[in-house]
Amino acid sequence: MWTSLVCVMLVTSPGGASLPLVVNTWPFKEAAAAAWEALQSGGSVLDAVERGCRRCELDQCDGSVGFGGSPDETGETSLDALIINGDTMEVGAVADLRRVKNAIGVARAVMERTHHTLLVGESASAFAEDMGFPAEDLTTNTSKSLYTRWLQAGCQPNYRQVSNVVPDPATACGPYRPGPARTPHTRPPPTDLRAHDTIGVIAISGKGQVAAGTSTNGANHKIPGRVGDSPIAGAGAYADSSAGAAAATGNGDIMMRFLPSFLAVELMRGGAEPSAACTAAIARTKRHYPEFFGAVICANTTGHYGAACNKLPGFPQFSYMVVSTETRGPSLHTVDCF
Ligand code: SD4
Repeated sequence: MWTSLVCVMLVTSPGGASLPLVVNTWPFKEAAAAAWEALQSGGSVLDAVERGCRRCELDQCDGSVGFGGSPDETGETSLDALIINGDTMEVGAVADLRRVKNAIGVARAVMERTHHTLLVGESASAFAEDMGFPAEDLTTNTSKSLYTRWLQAGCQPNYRQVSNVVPDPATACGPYRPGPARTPHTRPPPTDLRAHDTIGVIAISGKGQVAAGTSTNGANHKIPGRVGDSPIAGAGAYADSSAGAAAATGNGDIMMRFLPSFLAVELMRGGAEPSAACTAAIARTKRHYPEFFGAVICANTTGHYGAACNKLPGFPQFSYMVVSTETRGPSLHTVDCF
């Protein structure tokens, strides 16, 4: 009852303001609680972001985070993750990570144990193992059966452009070769709304230190090697302690073209309220791809927060979690998409 009152209020008014603050994508309550607990027990904002993302990796939130989700065209799960320190602008990210479950931990290791920003693929897995992360099979019965059903359905849906490869990807499985035609193709592939729930976490300390991060297993039936928006700074998330932070979820193949998290943070730096900044970031992408699936969460250093999403059939609202001393525990918020 109390939660739904909050939801109604948030549809029309920006959230906040109170510090410290945790905001995360989707109704991932346990992740919000874990991030908040990290702050409450004296941890840094980076600890909060890592713990929040890690909780979802362990819980396999919605099957879209962590092991055993989004099998690629060969049936394997690979992971993307990102962490950003908004005080120092240090960034660590990992993409197309294989056989290692703790993607956000590896991203943090990239940030704290190397001078690089992003490691990818098999080499990222080798780095992770060197850093002591165990190598494990990410396949589960769930990912196996998703993969088997996809094969039985003639490898539908997939991410190949119809009429630009042979055999026809609308009806046949690969291997594919280049086709004769090159037709302009601007529409994103149909989105399975049930399989797109990346965790993005924003944490802001009582002193206004900002961090953000993401973790995901990407997109169902992706082409091996595909990297989404989540591990890309400015796309999947962005943080700057002189302005605020943002994190994105949705169709990363489209969203990463517009750096929505960077855009939202820059708009907040210029004085935009978080909900207005999120709305502008979604509007920018929508201008080119009206049917894209996506949402953005935003928070500024005064503890205000908000979110926005692109309205689609089956996706009229977006839910996210907020924790502060005012919310008395993780609180579910909902915004109407536009
Ligand atoms: C991706 N953005 O890899 C991720 C998926 C996602 O909510 O956010 N789902 O494209």
